[in-house]
Amino acid sequence: MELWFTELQTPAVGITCKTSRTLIEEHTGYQHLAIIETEQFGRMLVLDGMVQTTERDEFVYHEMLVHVALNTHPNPRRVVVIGGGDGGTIREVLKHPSVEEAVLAEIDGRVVEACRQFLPSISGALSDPRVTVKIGDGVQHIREAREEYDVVLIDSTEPVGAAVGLFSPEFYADVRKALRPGGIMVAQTESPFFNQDLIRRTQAGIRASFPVTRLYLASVPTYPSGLWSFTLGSLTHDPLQVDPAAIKDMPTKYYNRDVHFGAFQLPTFVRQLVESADAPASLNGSASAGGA
Ligand code: AG3
Repeated sequence: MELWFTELQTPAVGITCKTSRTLIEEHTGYQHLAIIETEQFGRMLVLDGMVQTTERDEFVYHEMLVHVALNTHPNPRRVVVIGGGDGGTIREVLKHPSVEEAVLAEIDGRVVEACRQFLPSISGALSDPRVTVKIGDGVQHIREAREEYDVVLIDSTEPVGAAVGLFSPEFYADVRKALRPGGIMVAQTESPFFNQDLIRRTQAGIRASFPVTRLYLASVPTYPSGLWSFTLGSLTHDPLQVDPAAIKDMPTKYYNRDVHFGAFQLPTFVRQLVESADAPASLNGSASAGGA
């Protein structure tokens, strides 16, 4: 018997993978959690029916969420990851020798436990002595932090349920206060094909708190539309002004010196989307239709 898993990425589009077994499936109290074995992508973490990460393509998202900011900051020592219970983002953070402490603030302890058990290649770094795992609300963790972090990485699920607060202007203002001088944040900001309103809102929200705000792209096969965006907010340093020679060679599979700069080169429709976020909310529709 063949078993297939489908995520409906929109009401009219789905991604479907042939599966060979289910390793864990439960309701955690926060969400429905499953880790399944797929033929094409290896093991896959699914939360509330949405693909979060897979063994085969996780490197794209995790490397791109981390290395752009950590190579833009001249000396990142304390880093916090909000969400990211699978540990992939922490693994990439620890590739930077300047990092002394990496904090994981994940609301759902069952995600961390399940990934430790079934996704060791992703979660393994969580046992590193530089890592502090805090099971609790990331919004509250950031609200209570004052000039504590050099980099804040927001490795959230879609903006539903527990993650809604991680996409608000108030949260970005709190992130700014949680950062030390020269600090940088990056948030995963979804698909420029399927989540245009969210991209406009997060652009505007991050710009309201950060003098340098830049969107960049990466290709993630298992995420909706395959084209994914990240938005970087920085108090001082501009990722495009980094000296290329200062970007060290690292053990990565997607990120490299050229991708660091190239990821900010936006296709015209994405550029227009970002520019349209300047307009007041009521004008957004016409601004994007008219080409900004
Ligand atoms: N967080 C972003 C996943 C969003 C995917 N959306 C979807 N499948 N509809 C990934 C967390 C990985 N550490």
